[in-house]
Amino acid sequence: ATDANDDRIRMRTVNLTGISAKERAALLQRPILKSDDMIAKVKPIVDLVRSQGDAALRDLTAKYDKATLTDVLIRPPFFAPTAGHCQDGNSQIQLDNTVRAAIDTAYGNVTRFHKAQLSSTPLVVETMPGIVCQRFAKAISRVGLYVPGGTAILPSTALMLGIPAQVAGCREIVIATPPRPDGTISPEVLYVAHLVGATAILKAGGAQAVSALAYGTESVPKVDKIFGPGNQWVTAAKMMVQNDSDAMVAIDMPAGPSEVLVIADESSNPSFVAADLLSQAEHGIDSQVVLVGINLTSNHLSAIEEEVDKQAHQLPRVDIVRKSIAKSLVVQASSLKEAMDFSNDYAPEHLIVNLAETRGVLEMVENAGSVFIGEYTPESCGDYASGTNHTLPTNGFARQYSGVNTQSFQKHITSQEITPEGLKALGPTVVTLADCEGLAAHGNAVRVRLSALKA
Ligand code: HSO
Ligand code: ZN
Repeated sequence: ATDANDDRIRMRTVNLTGISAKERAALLQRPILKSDDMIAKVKPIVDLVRSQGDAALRDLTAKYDKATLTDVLIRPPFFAPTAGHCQDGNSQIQLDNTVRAAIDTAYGNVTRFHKAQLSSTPLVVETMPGIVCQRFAKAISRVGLYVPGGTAILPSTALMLGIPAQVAGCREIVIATPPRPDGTISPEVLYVAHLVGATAILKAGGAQAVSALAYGTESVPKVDKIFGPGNQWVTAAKMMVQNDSDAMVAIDMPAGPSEVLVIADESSNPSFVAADLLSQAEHGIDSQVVLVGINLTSNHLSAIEEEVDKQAHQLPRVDIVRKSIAKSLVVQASSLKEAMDFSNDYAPEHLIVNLAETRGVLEMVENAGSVFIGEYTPESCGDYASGTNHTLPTNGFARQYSGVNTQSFQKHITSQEITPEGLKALGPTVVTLADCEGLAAHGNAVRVRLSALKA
C-alpha cells in the first residue's frame, strides 16, 4: 500500500550541541570513492585508446554513446555568424536565439572576472643590490577541456573552462564531449566552442576521451593539462594519466560529486533555502546537500522541510533529488561561530550564507570552493553567469585546492640577472652554503667569477 507519507522527501536532522567528536567527524564524511577499483576498470580503456588511437575511440563511442562517427575530431568554424547557425562538419544546427543571448551575457561576465585574474605584469624584485629576480606567467600551450554529457548537457562547463583558457592565451584548446546519438555535438556547446576560440572538439566522453587527450591519437592532439568534471570513469582516468610519466600531463583537481552547504537562520525564506538545496541535489544521486541552521525553531525547520518536499515533487528530476535528499543532512547549530566551524571543517564546494546579518561572515570562511552571500544570491548565478567559475574543489579538497581560475591555465617562470657588484656581495654566501652541502662544483661556479673580477 502506498501511504502519501511514504513519498515524502525529507532530510535527516542532527543537533551539533553536545554531540561527541566521533559523531561530529562522521557528519563531515563524504561517501568514500573507491579509486583503486575504478582505476582497474578504466585501465583497459585508457590502454586501448593509447594503442589503437582513433579506431578505439570510434568503437568505444559506438558502444557507450551509441553514435557512429565519421570524424572523431572536428575543427572550426563551429558557428557561422552571418547565417546565425552552428556548424558540426557539414551539418548546420540551429541555436535558439534566447539561449544564444543568455550564453553571450554569461560569456561577458565570466570573461570580465577571469581577465581581472591575469597576472600580465611580471613581478620584479631587487632582493639585494645587483640581484634582480623576476616572475612572469605564460599560458600552458595545449589544454583539454572535458565537458560532461550524460543526464544533462552542460554548455556552462564549456564556458567555465573555455573562458580562462582563452583569457590565458592557450594555443590549442580541445573540448572533449560525448556526441549525441546522431553523432553531432549540441548547438550550445558548438556556440561556446566558437566564443572561446576552441581549436578542436573531440567527440568522445569517459575514460576514452581522457586517454586520447593525454596521449594523442592520429587525429587528436596530445595536450599538456586536462580540466573538467566528470563521472567516476573520467576522474579515475584523469588520476591514472596524471601518474603516468609517459603521458606528461597535468590535471586540474580530483573531482567528485557536487556539494552545497547552506547556513540559514530564522530570517531566511524557507522557499529560498529549499530551492538552493534542491538546485544542487538535482545534479546527481550522489550530490551532497547540507543545511546548517542557526537556532532554527522547529516551526521554521518544518517550513523548510515542507518546501523541500513540495518543490522536489514538482521537479522533472524528482527521482534523482529523492535519492540525494535522502542522504542529505540538517545540522542545528547554536551560534554563527559553531555553524562556521562546522562549515570550515566540512570544506564545502559551495557555501551559501542566508542570514539576517552577513557582515563579517566572509572573513570567517577558511575552507570553501565559492561563497554566496545574502538571500538574493542563489548558487545558480555562479553556476551559470555571474562571473565566478563553477569548476570547484569537492570532497573536502577546498582545504587545499582552489577552483579553476585563469592561473590554472598558466605556469609561472622565474628569472634572475646579477651584476658583478651583486655577485661580489652574494657570492660568499653561496660558496659557504655549497661547501656546507659538499657540492664543490656549485661553489666553483661562483669562485671562478669572483677571481676573474679580482684580476
Ligand atoms: N553546480 C555545478 C555546476 C553546474 N550547475 C553546471 C549547473 N550546471 C558544480 O558543482
Ligand atoms: Zn549546479
